[in-house]
Amino acid sequence: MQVMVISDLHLGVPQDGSDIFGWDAADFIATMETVITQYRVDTLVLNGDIYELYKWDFSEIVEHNREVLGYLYSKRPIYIRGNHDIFNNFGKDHLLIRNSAGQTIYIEHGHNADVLNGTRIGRLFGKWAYLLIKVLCRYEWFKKGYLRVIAFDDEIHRIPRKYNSFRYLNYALNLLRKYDVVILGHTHKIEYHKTYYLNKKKRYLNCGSCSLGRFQAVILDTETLWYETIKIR
Ligand SMILES: [Mn+2]
Repeated sequence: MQVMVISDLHLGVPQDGSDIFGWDAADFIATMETVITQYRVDTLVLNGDIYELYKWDFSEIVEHNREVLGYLYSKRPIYIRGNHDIFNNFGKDHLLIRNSAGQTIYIEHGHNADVLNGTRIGRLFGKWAYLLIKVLCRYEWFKKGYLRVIAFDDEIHRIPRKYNSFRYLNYALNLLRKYDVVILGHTHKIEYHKTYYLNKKKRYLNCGSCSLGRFQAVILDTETLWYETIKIR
């Protein structure tokens, strides 16, 4: 399988002529097509935060991004939920692929590392906290308050506000005890690391972000574990 992983498009509704995504729909689609053809991609993984649901409703986002979403869904993608997707009812928590040699590829958005560095109790806590937030966000007053607390800087469309890639690298290293390849998103920083654990080759990749007019992606051959990170603009 030739997999392409992208994340963090943060599709929303343009305000004053600009949005977080920062792409002309036709340009983005053309770029995707070029990469997909060049690398013979057969499986597209959307690794979370495709929708900016912290700021807009799902229907508003769909209405303003018909072209891009229509294109992405025509590829029959595998959808993994991100933290900005917590109000979504579709998608997976993570994706686990096992190739014919028994090697494992683990893909998740990465926000689990936000709570207590993704320890078991942290994951459980985070899961329940998100669930509680999701339920409470049915109340408009709570949603407003919550979004104010987690608010990012609107003026410059900066998501996330702070970058601390070490936290996610650490989280990925722990996962690599168990899996051969770990792919995260969430940090908006493209990364590729190779290391060894008990004589086994391990790889951590971060697919970066396709927002602010950038194009970043991870391509992985799930059989050979050959990979490439792509950064256009
Ligand atoms: Mn995220």
